[in-house]
Amino acid sequence: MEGRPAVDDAALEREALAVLEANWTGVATVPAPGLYPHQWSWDSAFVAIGMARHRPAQAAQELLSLLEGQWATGMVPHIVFHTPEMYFPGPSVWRSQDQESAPNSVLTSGLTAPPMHALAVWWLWRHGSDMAGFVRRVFPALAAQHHYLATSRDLGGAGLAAIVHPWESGMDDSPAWDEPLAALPEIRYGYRNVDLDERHPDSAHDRYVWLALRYRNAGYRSEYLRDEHPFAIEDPMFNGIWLAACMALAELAPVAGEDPAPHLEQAARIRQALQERLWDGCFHARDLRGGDHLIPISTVGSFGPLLDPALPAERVVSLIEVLESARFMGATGYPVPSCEIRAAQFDRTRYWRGPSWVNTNWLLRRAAAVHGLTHLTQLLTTGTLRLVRQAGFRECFDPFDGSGRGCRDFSWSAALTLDLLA
Ligand code: 9WN
Repeated sequence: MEGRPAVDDAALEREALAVLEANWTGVATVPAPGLYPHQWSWDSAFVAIGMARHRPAQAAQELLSLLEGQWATGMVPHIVFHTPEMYFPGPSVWRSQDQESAPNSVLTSGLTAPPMHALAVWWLWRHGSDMAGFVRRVFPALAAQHHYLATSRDLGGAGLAAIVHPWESGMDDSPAWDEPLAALPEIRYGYRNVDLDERHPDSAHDRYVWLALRYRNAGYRSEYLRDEHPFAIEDPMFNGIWLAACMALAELAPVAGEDPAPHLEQAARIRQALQERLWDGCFHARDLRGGDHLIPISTVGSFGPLLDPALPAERVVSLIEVLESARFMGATGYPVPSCEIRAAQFDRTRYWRGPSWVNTNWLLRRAAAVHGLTHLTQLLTTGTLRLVRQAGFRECFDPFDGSGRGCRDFSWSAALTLDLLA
C-alpha cells in the first residue's frame, strides 16, 4: 500500500490541526481544498466535533456559519456558499435567492443532509468550555431543523424523515440508491465533468442533476415532494443520526431553558418507526416510490440505528454480528467497508461503494461506546487511526489494504482523528 513513515500521536495531532487551519476560510471549514470549496453541512458538524476540545470557539463559529444558511422552513442546506468559488452544482443551479424562505445574506443549495448538528452542539457543550451561551443561541435553530424533518419530510407518514436525493444521504453513490435511480428516466445533459465522471461513470450524475432541478422547479415545495417527486427514501443512517440528534437536543434543552419532553417524544417516534419500517433482520432503506419496499442491500448506513442507546438488546446483538462478520469488517484489514463485500455492487475503489470512511467509522465507534461495547470501540479507534497514520487524511480508504482514495487533506478525516486521539 501507499505508505508513509509511521507518525506518533503528537505528530498526527499537529498534522490534523495544520490541515484544519489550511481549510479554514475565516468563517467556516471547506471539506477539501480545490474539490469542495464551500461549506458542507454534515462535514461541518464532524469538523466541529473534532475541534471541540482544541478550538471550541472556532467549532462554534463553524456551526453558526452553517446555520446562517438555514431556511425559514427550518431546512438546513447541504451546501452554504460563502464565496463565489466555482463549483458544480453551484448557486445558479439551486437559485436559493428566488426562494422567499431562503436567507438573504448567503446563497445555499436547496437540499438537506444528515442532521448531525444537535449532536455536534452536544459534543461541544460536553467537551468544550463556556458553551451555555452558544447552546442557548443555536437551540431554536436546531429545534426548527427537527420540526422541518418531522413535518415536511415525513413523506411515509410514519415518523421517519425521507431523503429526496442521494446527496441528502451524504453517501451519494451508495449502491442502495442504484435501483431507485435506475427507475428514473435516462437523462443525458451533454456536458461532462471529468471529476464527476470518475465518481459516477454510468451517468447517474445526470439523474442527480435532473432530480435537483425538478425539486427546484417545483419551488422546493413540500406538497410537491409528497405528491410527485420520484425519489423518496427512508434511510436508516439519516434517521439513526436524527434520533441521536433528538436525544442530544433533549439533553441540551435544560441548558437552553427549554422542555426536553418533545425531543424525547420525537426520538421515541423515530425509534418505533425504525423498528416497524426498516428492520428485516438488518436495517435497510425503504423506497417509498418503487412500490414501497425495502432495498435489500446492506451498507454502512444499515448500522445507523445503533446510535440509539435504547435500541433493543437483541437487535444490537444481530447488528454487531453482521458488522463483525465477513460481510463487513470481519473480512477486511481495516474498518468499515461502506458496502457489504459480498454484494455484486461492492467496489473497493469507489467512494461509497466499498471504501472505508473516517466519519462512518467514527459514528459506529460512537454507537459501540453508547452500548458499552469496549472491545469494538477500541477496534474502531485503532483501525481508523491506522488508516490515517499510514495514508494521511484522505477522503476515504481501500478497506483491504488501507491505501488512500479520493482527495487529500480532507477536513473530517483530520478533525475526527483529533477526537479519536483524545
Ligand atoms: C456531493 C463534501 C461531500 C460530503 C459527502 C460526499 C461528497 C459530494 C460529491 O462530498 O458529496 O455533495 O461531490 O460527491 O459524498 O458525504 O458531504 O465532502
